[in-house]
This record gives sequence, structure tokens and C-alpha cells, in this order.
Amino acid sequence: MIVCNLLFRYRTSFILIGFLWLCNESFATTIHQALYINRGTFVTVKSTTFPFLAFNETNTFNALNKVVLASIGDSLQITLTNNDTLIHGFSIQQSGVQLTVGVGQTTNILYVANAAGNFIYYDHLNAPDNRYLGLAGMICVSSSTVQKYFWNLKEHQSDFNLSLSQGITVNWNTYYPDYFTINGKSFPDLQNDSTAKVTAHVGDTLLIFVANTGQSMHSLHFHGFHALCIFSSDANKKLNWEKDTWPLKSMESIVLELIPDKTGKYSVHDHNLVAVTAGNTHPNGMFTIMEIQ
Ligand SMILES: [Cu+2]
Repeated sequence: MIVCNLLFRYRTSFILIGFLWLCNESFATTIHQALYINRGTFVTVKSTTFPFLAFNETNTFNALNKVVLASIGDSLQITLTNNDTLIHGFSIQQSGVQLTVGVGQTTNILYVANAAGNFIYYDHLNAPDNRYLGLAGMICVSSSTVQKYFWNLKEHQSDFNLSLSQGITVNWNTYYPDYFTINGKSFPDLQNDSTAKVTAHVGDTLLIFVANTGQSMHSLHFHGFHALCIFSSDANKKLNWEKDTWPLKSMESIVLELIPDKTGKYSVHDHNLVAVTAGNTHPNGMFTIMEIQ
């Protein structure tokens, strides 16, 4: 009886606490993300080098553009600093965000992650030169808690990087890339990137965020498995496709769902076989091995 009386007396408080808890659970958060435009030197798997630019989360140059993560509904507050000696741009696909940031300047950008997907952020100035030099990364939006992997595909022609970084115009009709990377790495270095290398168990649900931020088309072939496309930046054309080979045009992005049904080691590689090389050495390009237990 006493318990009932207490419950009755404080029921408004219980209801209020419950309501606040529910609100807290459903409220999206604000994410603060620092990005710096850094100029540096790309070191290939063959130890050759060429000039490169990247969006990093610190002042230190890293050939991997920062993978920015958000849940659906989150507000992303990006503080962008240009450490380079040239003006740069910043755009996010499918968002309307487009601005410039001067030399040594810092600017703030608000991006509300309204929908799940994989959205390329990039430097739109001097297109495609600035983004080709490296300035293109991924904003990956998902409220799912499953294992996620991130593959940012690029290819490079070393002498193009050298020319463009010196302000010399290049003829894109003569583009014949010699280095091919995922997250700024080639096989076998790529196997040490835990954000890219799939290590999972049979029955796991995996999400793989893939963006082609290079200039060439890339066609990823999964050995042993079919993946389901749950996001397609190209007017939803690939949505719900279930395939083992995924052609991606320049500046196209997808999200794939993969549920491995057998154990073993399975390669994923670009089906354009020149892309499985680095400076003509095989297999140092876009090539990774998934390990399923
Ligand atoms: Cu194959």
C-alpha cells in the first residue's frame, strides 16, 4: 500500500524522467571535426615519391584524407584550416556546401547529416586538379552499430602530381596513371590498415563505404561474395543491386552491405588489371585480402 502511494505521488516525476531519457536517446549530437589542408610528400609502396595534398585532422600531413563519421541527424561542425600556400575550396556532395578558404585562414562549416550514405568532400577549385592532388575524402553517415570499413580509391600519375604542384598545366588526355591506392596505401601495406582490411566472422553484417575520388573509373571485384548496395550517389542507380563487381565512376560513392557466409581468405581488387600494379610492379595496387573466420 505504501509503495502504491509513493508510486502515485511521484508518478509525474517518473513520467518526466522517462520522457527526458527518451529525448536524450533520440537527440542527435553535435560533432566537432577539425580538418587541415596539408601539403606533403606521398611515398609509394615502391618508395618513390610525389607531391600530394590531403585533408587531415591535425597539422601533420598524412596521405589518408580524414574519414569523417556521423550518425543520422548529427550536426557536424567542421573547422577547416588551410595550411597551404594557395587558396583552396571545400564542397560536400549532395549538400550545397561550397566555400573557399584563404591561405593561413580558418573557416567554420555546418553540415547536418540528414540521411545515411557516403558523401565525398573535396576541393572544387581548379577542377579536377586540386582534388586530383589528393583533396577528396569521405563523410560516412550511418546510425548502424555494425562493423564498418572505408575504402577511398585514388590513382596517380607521378609526373602529373609534380607538374600540377609547380603550377604547370597537364593534358588529361595523356593521363596514364602508374600508382593505385586505397586510403593512400597499396598492397601489401594496405593489409595493415584496420579501417580498410576486412577481418570478420561468418554471419557478421559488414558495411563497406567506398568512394572513387580519383580520375579513372575503378571496378572492384569481390572474390567469393556478393554485396548488396544500400547507398548509391549516382542517382540511386545501383541501389539494391547485389553483385560481386562494382564499377565506380570518378567522384562516385556507394555503401555496400556484406554478410560473409563462409570462412577463408578472399581478395578484392580492381578488375582493370593495371590498377593492381604500382610503377608496373604486380600486385602492389588496389588489392586487399578479406579474412573471414
Ligand atoms: Cu577478380
